[in-house]
Amino acid sequence: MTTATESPPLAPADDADASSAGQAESPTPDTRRPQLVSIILATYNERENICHTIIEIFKHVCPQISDGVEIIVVDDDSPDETWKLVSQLEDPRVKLIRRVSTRGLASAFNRGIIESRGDVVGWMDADMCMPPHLLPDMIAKLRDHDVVVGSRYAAGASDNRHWLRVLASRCINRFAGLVLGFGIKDYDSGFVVLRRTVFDRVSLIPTGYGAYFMEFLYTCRRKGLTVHEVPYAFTDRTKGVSKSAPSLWRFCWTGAGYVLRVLVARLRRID
Ligand SMILES: Nc1nc2c(ncn2[C@@H]2O[C@H](COP(=O)(O)OP(=O)(O)OP(=O)(O)O)[C@@H](O)[C@H]2O)c(=O)[nH]1
Ligand SMILES: [Mg+2]
Repeated sequence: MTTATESPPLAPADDADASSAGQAESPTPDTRRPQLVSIILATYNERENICHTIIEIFKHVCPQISDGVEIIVVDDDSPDETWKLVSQLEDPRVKLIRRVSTRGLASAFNRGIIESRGDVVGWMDADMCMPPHLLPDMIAKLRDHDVVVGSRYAAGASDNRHWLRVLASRCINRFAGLVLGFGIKDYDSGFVVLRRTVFDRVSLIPTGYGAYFMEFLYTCRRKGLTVHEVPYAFTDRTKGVSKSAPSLWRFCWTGAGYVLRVLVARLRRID
């Protein structure tokens, strides 16, 4: 694997900001253009969505980036053989990591980050609930921000899932906002792009499900990095099965885990 030796440039953004989350200090502007963007997709039983997701990412992001885009798929040996579909693409821009005997969302994204080479790194779900067409705008906004988050709750956004999912998600985000602060509206978004240099300051803690993201954003802000939210319309998945809410019991269990992780994040000391 090759490694980026230098922090290459990021592209200018010329459109208006949507929501900057409680920024205390000015970010360092970076008017250079990114050379390579790495997008990480964690997958478990996503054979109905993975190819469409990959095609849409290349379609929207490639025209913007000089050297291109790499997509890193981290699949936990899906029983539906998502990994096989990805390998059959035989696209050199797509790197497949098939983890056997390991499960976990946070650890999958962390593995993707370790394998990535881009000066911009991002990750998102591979179920077409998050719109790949938003990526170019998010990447452009890295001129002015360290971390740019696709947000379901910033002004102008919408969450079009079942009302119970929306209610639970809003409650968790309101709780996280109260406990962790910094004005971030979508603390558990999981749809993000960031400058690689962020990893010089902040490491993702690779345990658990989606709650890792709240901790990650919170640590970014505590270390003085800037986080900007870009609104989008979040849709329910139309294909495949949800891993976070396959049953009411699992749904509640996941929610309890989020609450605990917010409290742990608040109490954790940082270096
Ligand atoms: N590698 C890996 N990926 C996972 C795992 N669990 C979920 N994923 C992927 O993580 C993403 C989010 O999972 P979802 O099932 O969509 O969970 P969710 O977004 O909370 O639930 P929905 O709202 O129903 O979409 C999807 O791309 C999944 O395939 C896992 O254990 N390992
Ligand atoms: Mg999803």
